[in-house]
Amino acid sequence: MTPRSGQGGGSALPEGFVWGAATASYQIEGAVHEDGRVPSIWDTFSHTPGKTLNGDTGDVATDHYHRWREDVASMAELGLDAYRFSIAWPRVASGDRRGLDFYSRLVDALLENGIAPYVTLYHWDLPQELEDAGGWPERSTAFRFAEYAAQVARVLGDRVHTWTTLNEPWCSAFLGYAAGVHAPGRTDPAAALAAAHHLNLAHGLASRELRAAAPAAQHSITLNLHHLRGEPEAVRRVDAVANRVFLDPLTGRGYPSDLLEDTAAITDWGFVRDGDEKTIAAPLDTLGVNYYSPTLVRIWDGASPRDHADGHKQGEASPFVGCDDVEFVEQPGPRTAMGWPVDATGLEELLLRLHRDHPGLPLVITENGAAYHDEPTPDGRVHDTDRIAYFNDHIAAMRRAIEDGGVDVRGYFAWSLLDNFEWAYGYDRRFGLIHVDYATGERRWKDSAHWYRRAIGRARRGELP
Ligand code: IFM
Repeated sequence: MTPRSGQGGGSALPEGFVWGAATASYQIEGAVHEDGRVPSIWDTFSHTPGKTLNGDTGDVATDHYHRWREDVASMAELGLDAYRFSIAWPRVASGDRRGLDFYSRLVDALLENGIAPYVTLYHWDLPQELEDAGGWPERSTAFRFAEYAAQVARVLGDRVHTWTTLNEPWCSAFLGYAAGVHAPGRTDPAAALAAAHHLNLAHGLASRELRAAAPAAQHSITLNLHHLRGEPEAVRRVDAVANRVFLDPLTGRGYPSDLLEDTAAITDWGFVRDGDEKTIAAPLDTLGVNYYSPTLVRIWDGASPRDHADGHKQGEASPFVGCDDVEFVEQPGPRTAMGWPVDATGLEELLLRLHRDHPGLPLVITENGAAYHDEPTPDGRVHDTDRIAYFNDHIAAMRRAIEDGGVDVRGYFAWSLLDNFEWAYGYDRRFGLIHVDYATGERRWKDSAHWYRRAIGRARRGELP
């Protein structure tokens, strides 16, 4: 299946370049009690008082489970080549066929509209029963994931263009099990490192199943790579536990020795068994890259007041395990509603770094976008000029990496198609191209959606955004 755009035609973008938008199951679907869906760790976490802003939950979210036809129509109108969405493991774990039927209908509707389905199998909604059995720190979870992957692939098989095993395993492992700010809310650094390994293993085991069931498809994983700047020793430490803990084993290099040394006081890594690293290094057709902003770090002198630009406060559990002496430094300049610095040069530098360190590995930008507190104005429109500027600058940065740096980037997915449940921030932070009125479910194109449609059209004609 070949996505329809990127005809070349004078454009510097490669032939077949894919323009898309992305979402994730728990963030948009709602319908948490329908068609046999079992509870996930995010149901439990969001229903626990104090865990999400305003006590928001994904119970209804954008009601995409019922409004998906309308959402596919918007994607077609936007002119998307591809739609990246995730499958809710809790809809499949139930054994109720209606869960997979939903995705099957969605995939068919996408294909009817010429939109290539990019499926992510895990975007953080672990069935609660698996967390009760130990969760990601427990080895058996990786094997359950591979079984689930095989089950989905049997039904959706080669209708899917790209299979992505995991979305941002760093968040699953370190926000979920070390910092405790994401489900399941544990604060145990040793468990987080075990979780990281079992997520890597889950990817490797599932990749085997997926490639066997869908040999014609593309196979991938998406990482939220931290683009780090600052003092070399601080950069090295964070790079090890945020980037190379995934990148190195996935690309056949095994776990980096400096990571094992930095974390030796936390764990002896005894959970890595013979053969695991070989399993993890399953061939990748593309690497999914999610980028939002750069991170500035330095070694803390232990005396001056400490910067906490990563969001966690003194005395709270940090997701950056083994980096106790690293300080996350505030950066000047504009920020999004998440408080994240707006700096497109970080994307260009990150792409160049990946190209240098992993030559021959094609990249897809599977998420990029910005949250703002958008609301309709009296003219009935949503004038999200900051978001348009963000997209424009980041797409330009990607183009520089491709044109000047020779980086093999095959696609760009805006995060997100719709406003949605932004995890611990609930519905307060809006990332969508399309505004959602959460009281009614009504969708309204923001100016950025109109802009993105025109930008895709221009790119197709070789004029370029
Ligand atoms: O909303 C999230 C998404 O689920 C994963 N990547 C980052 C986005 C913005 O925080």
